[in-house]
Amino acid sequence: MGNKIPKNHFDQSVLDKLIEDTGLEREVIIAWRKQFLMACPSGKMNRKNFFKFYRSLRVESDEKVKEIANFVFTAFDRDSNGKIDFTEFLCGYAITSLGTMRQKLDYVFALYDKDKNNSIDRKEMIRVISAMYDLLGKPKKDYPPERCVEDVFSLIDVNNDHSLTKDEFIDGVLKNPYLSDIISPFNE
Ligand SMILES: [Ca+2]
Ligand SMILES: [Ca+2]
Ligand SMILES: [Ca+2]
Repeated sequence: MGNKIPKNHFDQSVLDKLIEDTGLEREVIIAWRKQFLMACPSGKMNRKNFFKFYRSLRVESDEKVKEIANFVFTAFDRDSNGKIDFTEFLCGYAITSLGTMRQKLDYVFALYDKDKNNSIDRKEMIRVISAMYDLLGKPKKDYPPERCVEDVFSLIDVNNDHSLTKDEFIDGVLKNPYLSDIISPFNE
């Protein structure tokens, strides 16, 4: 091998940073990395790889997870390069399952903000809420996603400009925690 660094070498500084950022134990991170690389030897997951991997981590049926996995991909892909590397995955997964409500909502915001312009409009919210209905097995007839989004906006769009900034979104859901049941796919 000479001076070449082996392909699966785990840089100590990367590992230390992950321990700091996620609060996970070293052994847990190493185990996750093994699993991640087994699912994706190149270490960079595209949407298809990610869907396969993500659904194996969820309890819901494949069909239900399918649509939401697409949005989760967008939220986890922090640098928006269309691939999820191990750091993005681990931080995303650890924070959305073990983080505080506020930390989770930061990811939820990214999940809704499709065009990444740092605000959520009604259209962006309707797409995800529809997928959330499917994930939760909630019928759309009685209370259509469009109406649900109207109600969410009238509740948390405090300056009434038809878009939600990150602060409006996070503070609004923190003030009305029951909203997270329908808004966030990262509840237990
Ligand atoms: Ca990325
Ligand atoms: Ca947006
Ligand atoms: Ca607003």
